Amino acid sequence: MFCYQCQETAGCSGCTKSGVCGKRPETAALQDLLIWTTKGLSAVTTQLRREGKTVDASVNHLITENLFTTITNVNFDDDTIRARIEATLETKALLAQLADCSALPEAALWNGTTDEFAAKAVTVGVLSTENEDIRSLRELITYGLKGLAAYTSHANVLLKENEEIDAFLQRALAATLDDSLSAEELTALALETGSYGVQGMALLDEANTSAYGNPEITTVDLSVGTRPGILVSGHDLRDLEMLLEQTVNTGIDVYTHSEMLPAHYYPAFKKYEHFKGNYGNAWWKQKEEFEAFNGPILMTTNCIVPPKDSYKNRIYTTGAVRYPGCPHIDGVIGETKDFSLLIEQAKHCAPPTELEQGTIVGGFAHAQVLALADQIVDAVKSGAIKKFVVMAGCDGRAKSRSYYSDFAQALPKDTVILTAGCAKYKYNKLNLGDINGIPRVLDAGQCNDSYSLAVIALKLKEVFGLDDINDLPIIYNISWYEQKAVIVLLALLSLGVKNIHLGPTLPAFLSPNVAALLVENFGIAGIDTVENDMELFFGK
Ligand code: SF4
Ligand code: SF3
Repeated sequence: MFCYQCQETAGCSGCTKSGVCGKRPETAALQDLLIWTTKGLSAVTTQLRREGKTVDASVNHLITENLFTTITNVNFDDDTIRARIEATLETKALLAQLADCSALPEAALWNGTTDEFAAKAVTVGVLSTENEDIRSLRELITYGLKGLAAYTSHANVLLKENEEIDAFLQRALAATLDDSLSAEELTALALETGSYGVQGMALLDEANTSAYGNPEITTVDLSVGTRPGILVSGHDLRDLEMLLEQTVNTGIDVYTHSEMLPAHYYPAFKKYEHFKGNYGNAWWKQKEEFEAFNGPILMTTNCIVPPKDSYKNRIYTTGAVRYPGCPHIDGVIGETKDFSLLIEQAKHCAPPTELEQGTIVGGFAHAQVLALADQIVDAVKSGAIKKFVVMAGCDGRAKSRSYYSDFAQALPKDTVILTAGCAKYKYNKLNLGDINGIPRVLDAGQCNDSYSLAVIALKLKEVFGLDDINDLPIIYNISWYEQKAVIVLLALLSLGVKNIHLGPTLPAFLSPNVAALLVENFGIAGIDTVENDMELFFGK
């Protein structure tokens, strides 16, 4: 196997024996083949569109769900990945009859039986592109598209579609098979991926806010109640909504975990009295925290960590998530999923063991922040707020990530952190205080709500009458782990944001030349020690 798509890749270069995430070589090979066949299908659909033919939404969904399946910590189940390859080959063969495929690459034409998958997979992985710069750009685009696919998938379950984004996503996937494209052309495509990333996040924002209202300032309880609970993790708000509906008057409380925390900020979920609070921290602490929760746990998306036997019988997956041996709750777009299995189990479970007490405050997505715009602009004009520090992204298990807690604590008291994603767990419980009533940590929501941070920056640019987004008093110090952070990064680059610091390590999939290009054109940089970075950003 060879996989280097996430920040925790072995030795900062690539997982070759098995994944640090727990992905086995057989699973990695099937994921490689799934990506390659999905690119082949995308070459066919792109040809169909070129010929003026339409592509059914179900095909768009197959493609986005395939990409979602291969995101880090989503799917560890060989059987379902194999089934997805079969479905992709079948769809591809049918559609290929409708288009002129004579000039399309091998991935568009290949067909094989299930027992041929393993042999084919070893020939189509990341390393099959020999030139390291072309490989690097192809993977940068592919990972960005995986992130984009995850976000459009969430919009799709809320019945929002955007054919233009799907058409781009498929054209870009197909372009990563095209040997005639130069490094310059692929670099331009990476930036175009970023601008579609902005559109994809806007689509999801519209889907979420039209379904559940605009997030608003909310205090979230961290303690536990005395009744049994169900814990919901991942990013899918529609799954949470269905579960909340089905647990009304059952004597069960529902808690959020990790990236589901921002669900509390939406007005629509506040009517559920049994929607209790948030339990635990970011994804990587789940082994201890799931053990202590005592009740069933629903994984709606990443990040699932291979579960310990002691609580595996309480893990349920849904959507693109799968783990061998854990029951999966099915349901296609528009269908109501049946969560009675979890509900029945919860009734016989002990209440959660308390991990902590207290509260956290969040809900600072764009509408809420813009409602406070006057207060914030006054604070900037009076000098009470000197700088905003965007610290969005992912958390992870690397010890070096304590940098982000230390950095947040070392920040001058006249700075405000803008955050989104599970990165926030490094500092959202530190009680960093407020500036004239404005909390010093403004949590916009999930990683996809990084869109809000861009909207806020663009609004501030307008209010202060600036021509360049980089003239705002905003520092970008982003932490990444999986591929949704890649689309967030590309989205920011496409908006013209420069001098983004990315850590705790730069992606292994950036070749020295591609990294140099990002440094030269966008001022991308890594992180140093907290002390040196304070000196760099604040001259102290
Ligand atoms: Fe390694 Fe990350 Fe790939 Fe898992 S997703 S195999 S940890 S690079
Ligand atoms: Fe976290 Fe997995 Fe990226 Fe949505 S839950 S941010 S890592």
